[in-house]
Amino acid sequence: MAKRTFNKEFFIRSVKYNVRTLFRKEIEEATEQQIFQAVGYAVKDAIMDAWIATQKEYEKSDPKIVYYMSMEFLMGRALGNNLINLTFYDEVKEALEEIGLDLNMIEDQEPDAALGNGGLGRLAACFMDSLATLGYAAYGCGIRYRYGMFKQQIVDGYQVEVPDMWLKNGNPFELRRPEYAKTVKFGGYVRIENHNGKNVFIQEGYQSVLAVPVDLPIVGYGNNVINTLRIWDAEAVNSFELDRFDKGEYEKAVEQENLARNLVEVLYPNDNHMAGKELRLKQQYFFVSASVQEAIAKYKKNHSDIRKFYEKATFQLNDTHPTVAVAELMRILMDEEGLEWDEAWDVTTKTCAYTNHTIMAEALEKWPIELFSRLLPRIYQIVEEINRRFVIEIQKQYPNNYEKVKKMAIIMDGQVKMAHLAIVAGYSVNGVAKLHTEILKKRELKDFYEMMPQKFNNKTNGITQRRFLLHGNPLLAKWVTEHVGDEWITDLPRIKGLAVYVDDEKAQHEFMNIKYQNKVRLAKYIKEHNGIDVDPRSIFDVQVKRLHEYKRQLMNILHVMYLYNQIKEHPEKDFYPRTFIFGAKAAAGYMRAKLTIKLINSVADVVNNDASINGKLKVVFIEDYRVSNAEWIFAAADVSEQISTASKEASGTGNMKFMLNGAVTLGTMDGANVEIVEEVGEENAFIFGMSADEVIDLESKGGYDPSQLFNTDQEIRHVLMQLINGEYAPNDPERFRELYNALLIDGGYNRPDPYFILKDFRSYADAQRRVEEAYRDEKRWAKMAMLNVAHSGKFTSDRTIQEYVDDIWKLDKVTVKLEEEA
Ligand code: B1N
Repeated sequence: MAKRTFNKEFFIRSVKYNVRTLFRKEIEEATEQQIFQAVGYAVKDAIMDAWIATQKEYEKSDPKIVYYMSMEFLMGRALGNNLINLTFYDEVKEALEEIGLDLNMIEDQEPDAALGNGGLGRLAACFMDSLATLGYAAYGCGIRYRYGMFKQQIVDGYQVEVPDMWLKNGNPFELRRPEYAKTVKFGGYVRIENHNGKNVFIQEGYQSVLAVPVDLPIVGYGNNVINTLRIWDAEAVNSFELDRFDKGEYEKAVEQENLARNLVEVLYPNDNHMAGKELRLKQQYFFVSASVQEAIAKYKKNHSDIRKFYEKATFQLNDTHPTVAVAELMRILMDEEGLEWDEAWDVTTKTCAYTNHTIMAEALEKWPIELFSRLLPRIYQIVEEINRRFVIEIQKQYPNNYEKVKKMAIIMDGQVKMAHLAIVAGYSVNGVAKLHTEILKKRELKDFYEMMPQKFNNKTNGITQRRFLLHGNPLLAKWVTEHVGDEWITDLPRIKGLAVYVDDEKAQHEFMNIKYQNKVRLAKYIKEHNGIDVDPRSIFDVQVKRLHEYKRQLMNILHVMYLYNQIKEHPEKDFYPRTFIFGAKAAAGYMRAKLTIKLINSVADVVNNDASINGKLKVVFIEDYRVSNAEWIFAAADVSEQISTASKEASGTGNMKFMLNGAVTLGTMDGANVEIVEEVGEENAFIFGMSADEVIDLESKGGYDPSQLFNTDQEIRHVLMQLINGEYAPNDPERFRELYNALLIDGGYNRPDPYFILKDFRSYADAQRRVEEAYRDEKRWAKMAMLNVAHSGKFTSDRTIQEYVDDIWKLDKVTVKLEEEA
């Protein structure tokens, strides 16, 4: 991989200059935050030449562009990652040391760009990294939320949400581009005029808002390619000119100011859940309209035939959230570019492609017609017409089958069904892991699959090894490079070369020693942030992900309660010390999830302070789990908890990050776990629980009756009783009643234990017992962990992106050459 030359003197001068011009200070007087800003600007400077060169190259060679449209981009910190991908990291670290600065300290000053909830948003970020590294022309299209994912504080064991003011010190990497601003219109009504026999649609009485693009550079690894993440900010169209307004205009101006302010104020903090708020639909149309307008304007700069738009552009819809893009593209093609319906439909259905990320019913986007048509009157007309034509298609293919129409129509029962719109208008529909795609084809989207099988395909998710190994785990990265060379950085399957070392005792020793050092690093973090002492020699058993009932953090903590009971009852029994580590944010309004956090912390309080168990068991809840601390957590994990109810986790991507860092999966046959086991072998993972087919089967029978388990299994009953006898809430024995009820009486969907926690409990506990047994055998464990690293090659997002390119997007590869300054 070509390494760009790094000019140390120039860089140091640039940092010093920035401190002076930004803050009127010398380095010695600057605060840590000011130094981060100065270094950030120096790095942006170093990116600029390649960013310009990349855009020039795109203009010259005119490659097809993918617009990755997503409500979420969970980027995390940029500084370290940019340096890694510029291949300057070590050089900059050294240069800064020379002037007495510590790069790690500086990196720590940067707030995470948390413009996403969880896996879906982080996937978008990994995809941006891979697109640039592979040399494909791509724009990420999203929203510049003023407040990203909330900061989580734990107060008295409860989650408290604190606003994330990530922009308060400014963002040195962003570039505001008002010259490319677009106008987006909401509300009003549509007047139809007849111009020479042709209907012309005119939206009137609307409110408009100005969409201003803010660009962030996406640095490809060592290839001079800098792509753009374009996030839209909102501004009022007219700024106040008070004396020029009469009363009506004044009120309108105030409304427009408010609209602009509210629109991009905050990210909705729901993962796998649709809240159905009007402002959310506004956010969706806002960034989609601006992005589609921009894509068309860009195309028209050097192409005259809009009918061939799809040859140079494709829109990937990250779940249904940006699906109004379908109708917005139709609107622009017809109302502004003058195409007829059929011509516009031809372009649209060759441009848009849809990724499904979940089968959770509560996440499906359905908008009430009343709201949708009031907010987006012209868009609604177009969706109605798409629906009318599609229903005719259904009836043609399935005559006299009204059931089909009811199940498949885009508009039905007073709602607009966004997934149906995305499938009908998309040329590709993909799931995010093999099992998930099969479930889509066989069950959730069966009718659509039968009608249009050629659209359906799988793209198993992936992650970027640049952030999650090279940056997050420098010790292991270095060791891997020493053994297999450094090609794994852009060709992860090369990491398979490690397989020849798994029985080599020296290699095992080095590998386990690196894991140990990473555990020490995390233990220090935990001590600083939680005040808890954990023993790095204990098994680090980790579950970090959004808190959701289907992910079954509750099963994990119930098992901890069960182990604690065992240790108390049989103190003589040999028990290998274990540290259970949790990290999770709960959606602010998700009460059962928040109560689970309180339970974890309550169990932690009791267990961690019980001297009688000799520190055999520790429970840690890491506050504010996010991309930046995730990098450390993956590096330090021995056991990767991937324990969702089978069929519910579409893919999971944390599972892949753990594997890459040498943790062994303890999981169900769900999502991408299935493919992880396929790669590493069942003997190198701990698999338990019901299969997806068994779960779906039992669900269709209305669930099961857990009271039998409760009555026959004394140990399970003991744990459940501890939820209501004050064991972990002496002052308020009723505190966890809700969790008890969910498991035994009604947990939603009108049935007890809808996520089969108790049903899978014994099988889980047994798998945990096997984990302990395996860990006691040091060599066996080292080999298992190393084999996990060695077989992680499939799970790079570089592979995923190449599959999207080959099967869906058909992009052209681009190379960028720099005229290096002397
Ligand atoms: O998308 C990830 C998958 O790896 C996970 O399994 C999946 O749960 C996640 C509505 C979602 N699916 N759906 C969402 C997020 C926000 C929202 O408002 C739904 N997130 C996923 C990447 O494929």
